[in-house]
Amino acid sequence: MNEIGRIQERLRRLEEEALAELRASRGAVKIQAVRTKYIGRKGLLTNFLREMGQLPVEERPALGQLANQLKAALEEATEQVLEKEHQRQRADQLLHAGVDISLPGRRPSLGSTHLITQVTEEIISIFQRLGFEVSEGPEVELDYYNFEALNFPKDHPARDMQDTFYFSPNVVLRTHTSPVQVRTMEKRQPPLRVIAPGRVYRHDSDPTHSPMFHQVEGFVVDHEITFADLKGTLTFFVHQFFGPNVQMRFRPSFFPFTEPSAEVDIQCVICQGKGCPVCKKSGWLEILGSGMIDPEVFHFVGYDPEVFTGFAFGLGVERIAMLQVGLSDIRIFFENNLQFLKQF
Ligand code: 2NL
Repeated sequence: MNEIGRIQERLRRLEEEALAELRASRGAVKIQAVRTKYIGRKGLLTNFLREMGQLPVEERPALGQLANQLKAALEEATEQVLEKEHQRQRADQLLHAGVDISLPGRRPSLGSTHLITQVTEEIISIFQRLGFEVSEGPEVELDYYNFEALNFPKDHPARDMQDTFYFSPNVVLRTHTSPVQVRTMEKRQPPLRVIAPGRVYRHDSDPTHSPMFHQVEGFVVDHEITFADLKGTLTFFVHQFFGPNVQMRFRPSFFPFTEPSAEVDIQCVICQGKGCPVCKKSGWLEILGSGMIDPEVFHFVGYDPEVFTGFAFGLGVERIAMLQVGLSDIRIFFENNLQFLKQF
């Protein structure tokens, strides 16, 4: 081997030694010391580079390049070893603090939509297919939108403090989503086809009443909307939601904001109409209220009842969900019991 070959050989050995020493070192101070020993200002490799002047001119470029490569490799190796050392120290600290980073991670469990959300979305999608748009509004509402504009007389029992949550004489937690519809009519002109889903609040708490529950209300206003439109729309909804063979009936009723008014019953889904405790032996279940919008409501929002007519309806989401899956206590929806929620 010639002189040059021997120098190359020596440089390579120097690198191997340096790498081995770096990897065997523990602690940042030790690691830095090894670095200094080889590539510091008076390091072995640095000295070699400095003394290259004594080599024949034609050999200098190749050997210089090799030495510089080795220097760069050692710099990089130092960084890596320091980083490893840092991680090891951090892991040690955590272990002392009682954290074992070698344990497998906890997989985050995926949630799913609440049954009430699922039923609400199913109802919404049926009405969307009939051209209804979805609208939302505030849950803290003015007495004006919750009662006054909906033609509730001043002494109506629903306005009682025993039934409605009051913030002040003029501000309540909405007791239905109808205020959304009033606000919509106030802002816009017919034709309108809107459904308003959302939370509502009433001072009521027992197996079939929760102080907070969910409603979907809807309304249509246009020229020449009739009770036939109401019947057709609600029949379509019932057949889509409960099945095409479910019997239904319209029964006269009363609401302050509709005239005439009708409640819709379906054949009991528990006993198929034979009579059971759920339908109180009648064979029928009440599922929604509806009616032709009262001309008084149109006066409040500035529509001429001689020009426009409309119908409206409202249903309780919990009640429908309870009938659909066979539940007798509404409170189960709000207990956040995962064994219950995971079934749907
Ligand atoms: C029920 C009954 C109903 C309405 C809601 C309504 C809204 C406006 C005007 C007229 Cl802006 N009516 N909504 C009409 C009839 C019945 O709900 O039993 N809900 C659970």
